[in-house]
Amino acid sequence: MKRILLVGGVGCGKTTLLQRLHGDEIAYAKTGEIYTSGTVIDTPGEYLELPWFKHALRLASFEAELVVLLASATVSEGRFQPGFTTFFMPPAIGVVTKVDIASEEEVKVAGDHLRLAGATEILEVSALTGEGMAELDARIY
Ligand SMILES: Nc1nc2c(ncn2[C@@H]2O[C@H](COP(=O)(O)OP(=O)(O)O)[C@@H](O)[C@H]2O)c(=O)[nH]1
Ligand SMILES: [Mg+2]
Repeated sequence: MKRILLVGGVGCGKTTLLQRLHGDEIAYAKTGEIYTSGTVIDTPGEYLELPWFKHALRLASFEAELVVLLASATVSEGRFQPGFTTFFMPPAIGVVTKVDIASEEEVKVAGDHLRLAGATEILEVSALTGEGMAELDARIY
């Protein structure tokens, strides 16, 4: 599996996605710092939301082959500034999360936020039901 960096707002589903990718039991755990589990680098959502922490994400991206920007389909506001992917060295893809509890329209809006951030490729997943996970697994293999 490629070494990936997960980036997204607080509660968008980064840690749950990591658990799903590893086939671990899904259990809520607050992320307090950047850490690596296998080939996945997980980050706290606060690092995206607090401007002085953003550089920690950029530094972490030097260790990754692919940046995965996550946007929850249940959140209607964008969490990324336009062109945010240019901030990172490796290429970036977008993943819309929580499609199991969102409408088609909400999934589309979240995808549009990711496209505005610079992601040219968008996948739609649910870490809870497993929907879309085969496509994501194949993309980061
Ligand atoms: N329905 C649903 N809930 C999810 C999904 N992914 C995460 N969650 C829930 O969203 C909350 C925050 O998830 P978490 O992975 O900790 O978000 P993080 O802050 O981005 O790491 C938890 O209560 C998860 O159970 C999903 O695909 N579907
Ligand atoms: Mg987390």
